[in-house]
Amino acid sequence: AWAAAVFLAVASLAATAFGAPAGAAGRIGAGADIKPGSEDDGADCAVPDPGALTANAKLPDPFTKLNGTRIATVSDWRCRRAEIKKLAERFVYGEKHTKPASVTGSVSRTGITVNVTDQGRSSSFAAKVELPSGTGPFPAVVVLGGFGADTATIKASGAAVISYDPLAVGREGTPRNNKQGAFYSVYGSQSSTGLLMAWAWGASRIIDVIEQSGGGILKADAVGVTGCSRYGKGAFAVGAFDQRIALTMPIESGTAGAPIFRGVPGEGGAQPLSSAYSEQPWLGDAFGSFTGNPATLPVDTHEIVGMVAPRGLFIMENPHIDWLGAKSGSVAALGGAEVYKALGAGSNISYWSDIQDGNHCAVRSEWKAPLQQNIQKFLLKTGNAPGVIRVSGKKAGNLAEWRNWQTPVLTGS
Ligand code: MCU
Repeated sequence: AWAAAVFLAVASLAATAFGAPAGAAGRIGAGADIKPGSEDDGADCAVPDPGALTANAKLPDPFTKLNGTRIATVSDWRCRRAEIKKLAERFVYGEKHTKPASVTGSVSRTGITVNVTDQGRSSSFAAKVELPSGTGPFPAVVVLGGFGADTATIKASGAAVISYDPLAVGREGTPRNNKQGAFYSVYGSQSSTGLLMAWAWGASRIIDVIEQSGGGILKADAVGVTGCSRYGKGAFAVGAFDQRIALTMPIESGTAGAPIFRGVPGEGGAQPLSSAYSEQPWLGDAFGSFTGNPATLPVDTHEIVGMVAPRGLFIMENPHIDWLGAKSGSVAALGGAEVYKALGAGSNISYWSDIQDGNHCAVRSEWKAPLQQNIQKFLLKTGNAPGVIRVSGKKAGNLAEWRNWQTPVLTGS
């Protein structure tokens, strides 16, 4: 009850704060440049039906394809990732939908507008822009929700802040059969897609508009994303499902965010899967079949982490509040880090839960330097990735307990 009260207080505070071409991501070694791909990188891959689901208490092997064979080369990852994406859409988040037939809008020094039309239906939303000092064009961080992100440090690091209200795209407080917001105005209030994926779709449409704007103010190939708590869940989904996002930074995301689904039931005090499923329609409707038996999910969040690889990823978690499932979060990071390693990009992922202040979504001194460094490396393209995994002893998961696969040495680049 205590945790719930704190969360509600932060959430209501938040409520008032709102008024390329397709191609494989390359092997990224230390110091190599990151080239963000296209949103739907891998859409050309043939993905077989997963068939009947079988229980597996361990984390699914990110490197074993649906046909049962393991990938052998770095370039094989592209279509394996497409399989994971399909599974994640079908069983966890719901369908994202590809870029709408028409996306128009504008980028100014103070705001972005987005107008979308698809399948004969239209909707619009807007976001606020704050530029850092200097002349630009600037990289930018899309900040979901109005709290928890260290926007002062983002701007001081040289990136613009795009304040995106996800609730305009996927509203909270609606029943699953009557979802509302810009996404659902286009794809229907009965859509089985959950809010997190709707939010991800909205962020992708913001990037579409930046791409089409000609790059005079903001750079479409240097966009990051962050958000805390429910918006950390959202930031994680945004980064996983759009390969144009160069840096993904979920904060204290809790269940339905980074933490492995399989770990949540056994992690004392973590928000139960059934609670996260029913509190808001964050996850897709299909996830309802798995809240009692995550072992039958053919995918888990370490593979969602893997979907972000080799792009920049900085997962921040809070071990002081049990509800946030930081132990399961650490296992997701460690498991996903194996994908980064296999791609030769081990230093592009960071995880940090070793923090002093237990307040949910506080702006923290410990995260300032790695935040700056990640922005420099992945958005300004200078310096080195922090590549730091700093797990609090309070909530340290053990990947070895969760896997029965080993990380392959992939050939090629
Ligand atoms: C951590 O994210 C959520 C959590 O899943 C909810 O149970 C709680 O009500 O709110 C958190 C949050 O978004 O706080 C701002």
